[in-house]
Amino acid sequence: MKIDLFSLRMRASRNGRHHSGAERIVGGDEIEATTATLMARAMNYSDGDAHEVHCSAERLDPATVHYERLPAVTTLLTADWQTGRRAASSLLCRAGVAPVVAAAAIHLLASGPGPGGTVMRGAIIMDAVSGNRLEPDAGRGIRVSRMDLAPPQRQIIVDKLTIAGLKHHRVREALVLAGKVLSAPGVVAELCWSDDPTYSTGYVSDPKYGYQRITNLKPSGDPSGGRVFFVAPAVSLPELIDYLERQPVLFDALGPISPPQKLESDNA
Ligand code: PML
Repeated sequence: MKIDLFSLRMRASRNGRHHSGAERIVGGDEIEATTATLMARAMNYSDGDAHEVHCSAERLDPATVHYERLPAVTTLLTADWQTGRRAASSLLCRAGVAPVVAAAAIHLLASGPGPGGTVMRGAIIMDAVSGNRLEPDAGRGIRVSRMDLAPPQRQIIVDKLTIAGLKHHRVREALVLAGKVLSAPGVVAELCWSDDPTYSTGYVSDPKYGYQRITNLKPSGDPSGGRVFFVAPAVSLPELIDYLERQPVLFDALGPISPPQKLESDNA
């Protein structure tokens, strides 16, 4: 039996500023319960409750849904953020990002890539060779949307992630987003760390090595964060942006998950 699929999106603000957001793709029979969960998330946030929450449900044309496998997951345990950033830089270079571009991207995320040094809600698109920023609006960035675990496989994948110690929705959602980015045309790698001052684990992902978590990418209490998508110079930007923002992607299989690995400071 074919199920109707809906893209659910929640965006919340507080004092006129972005507060939280989340994405799901669910069957028609799950809309009510999932919307309630997303609303509850916005209203019980560690940063204080949202003042305004918008939830939308949009029916998807099943013919447009892409099915993909989640990337492999590895975790590098680093002693401090300096070691973490050196590790991120070498993983980016291994993926094909020019060393000077990797360094510039890390500096940009750390110093605030939005107007006036602010955190951006969306992602930066950066040419992996020249370092040029390609996103059309440097304030808005690119907002990756319409992706989730496939409803029939969802619980199996969530259970496997939980057994591997990756239970939190933050990790699951970042993995799904990174998986969508890696399946996009022309993407060489991604760098991300959260703008939550209490969460300093981030990741570098690339098509060959997958989702590589790094436990320290910023000092504790640092509000910097965001995402950089590194792309090949010949990328078709309109095609890439349309895929990332509009094309629905469901993940119906998990990649391999390796046990966390300790990275000593002098090995970085
Ligand atoms: C993880 O621990 O694997 C998630 C890292 C990125 C989180 C991004 C975010 O929460 O904004």
